[in-house]
Amino acid sequence: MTPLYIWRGWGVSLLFLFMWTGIGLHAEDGSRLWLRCDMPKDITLKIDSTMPDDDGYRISGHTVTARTQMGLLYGRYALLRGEQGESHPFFKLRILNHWDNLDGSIERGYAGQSIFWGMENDRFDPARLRYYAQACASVGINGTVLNNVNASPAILTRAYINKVKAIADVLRTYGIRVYLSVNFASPKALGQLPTADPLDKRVQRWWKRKADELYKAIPDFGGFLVKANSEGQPGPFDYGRSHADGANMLADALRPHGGIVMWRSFVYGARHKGEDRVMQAVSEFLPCDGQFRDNVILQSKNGPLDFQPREPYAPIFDQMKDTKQMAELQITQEYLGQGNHLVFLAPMWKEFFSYVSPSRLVGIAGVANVGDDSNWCGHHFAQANWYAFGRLAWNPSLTARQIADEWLNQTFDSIPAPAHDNALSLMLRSREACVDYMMPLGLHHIFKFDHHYGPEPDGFKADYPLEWCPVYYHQADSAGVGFNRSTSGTGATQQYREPYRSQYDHLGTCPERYLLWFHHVPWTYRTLSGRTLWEEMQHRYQRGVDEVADFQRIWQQLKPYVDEQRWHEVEQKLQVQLRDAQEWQQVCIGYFSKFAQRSVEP
Ligand code: GCV
Repeated sequence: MTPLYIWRGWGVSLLFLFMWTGIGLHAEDGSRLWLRCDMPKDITLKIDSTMPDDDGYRISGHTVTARTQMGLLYGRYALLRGEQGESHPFFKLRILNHWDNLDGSIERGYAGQSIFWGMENDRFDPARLRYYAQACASVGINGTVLNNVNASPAILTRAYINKVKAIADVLRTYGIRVYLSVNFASPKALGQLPTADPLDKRVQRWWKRKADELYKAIPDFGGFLVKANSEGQPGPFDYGRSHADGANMLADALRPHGGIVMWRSFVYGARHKGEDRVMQAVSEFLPCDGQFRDNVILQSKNGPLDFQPREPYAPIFDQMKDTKQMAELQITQEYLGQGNHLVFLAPMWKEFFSYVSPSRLVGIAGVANVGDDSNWCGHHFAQANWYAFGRLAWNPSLTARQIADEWLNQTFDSIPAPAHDNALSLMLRSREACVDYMMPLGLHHIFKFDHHYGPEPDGFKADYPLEWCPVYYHQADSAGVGFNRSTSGTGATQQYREPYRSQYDHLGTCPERYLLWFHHVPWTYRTLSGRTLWEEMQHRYQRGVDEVADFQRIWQQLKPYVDEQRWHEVEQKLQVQLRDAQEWQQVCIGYFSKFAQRSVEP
């Protein structure tokens, strides 16, 4: 064990010493994360109770000073990545959301099975769990929701609460609180009450008792995440009650213990059926603004649709002025090539923060991409997105470049400059490339049905809601392409604050990145490049494909500096990515050309 010099040792517990020893270990199966073990030999740790009241740290040389033990741990990891100076967490809530089912499968997971649930004899692997916790702690993640938002009521049974306790006991050591997704109908679904009506006293008592039971087992339990009246999940509407009625009832049960409710705004097709899908969250939640308890936080996806490669920000962040809010980002790449495409997401999340000031938010959640695959995230570079989520949750003003640079330095540490700069450039260009080869110019949701991998612009299924069909989103015809959400269309632009409301509403001022999101645009429309819309669309699909080919070239050059296994695995994935990009180009250009070539002058 590396010696540690602890100043004023009374502030540092034995438990904490144990934590130190765990840092930098690689999992037994040889899997590798960014965690490093080349710690300086003469670290000094100091507790300073005069520092701001959070888990921040100050680093000077090899001395780490913090107010709390967690601050010392975070500072220690920061020192490993070469930081100096003082740093404090921006968001208090920095939470991963695992969409893990109790049978071990993961909804939208592309890295194997759950690390929490579904193992033989129902026992998780403690070594892997500790390694996960270290990785989270190394970037300051301090909470985790252990189960899918499409929640099984069984999670609240005694047997599962015992399992949650066992997991919480491991994660606590690394400053990670556990939270659970709950099924709103649990009291009824578990056969304990005839109703789940939030205004029914029996239901309220049931949830209070359940909260007491949870906190008895897990005194630092964080609270509930709820998907209600969304995609078939039960909720307060089932009893004629509002979102506020539902969320407040749970909040009252958790309040005596200090717990919170994260209530999701991802809703469509329930109350406002038929309305433009991207408008429904605001329509449904605005009437509740100001009605939520102060331990309720509204959790909304960054865009108003569903984690597309590019969306404008969700206007609910503008509209809910008297409600605490947090943003939900998707680390797992449901719509971005899943486990196969190298897409670094920090530029996308920075784009979101350029519209929604982090100061409007009390926390940030990231839908995790972690599974039991030996490389943890399905693609070696997908780890960078887990890392980036944590780093931005700690400090949203970091640039995507800084984060990619840090991650590369720690994960592919034998790549010398200038090869390192090429790797950096590959990561930083990867998201825009994905937008180009999948859905340039504001096109959206033209994925294959249900699994969301690959293009299906002609997708239409009469048996399903229209909002699940690609043709609803691109609206291509001989007059043009795109969804008219301006005031002459659905009026979704009116949900935005100025200057975006006016900017998005007019074709001439709408940024090209959102053109077809907000407007139905003639094929012959002149874009900023001077090309017609149709030419520009073809140009961008080609540019996306060319970028991936260039990523392959860069990766070939990096071969001497990367171990054989990881180099080979990434190379294989890049081949798949190129084939996929070409498929997107061929299918989409082929499909849209049928309309563009018949185009009529407006
Ligand atoms: C967990 C999309 C995804 C679903 C996901 C849902 C949500 O519809 O495809 O898998 O369900 O969003 O965020 O609740």
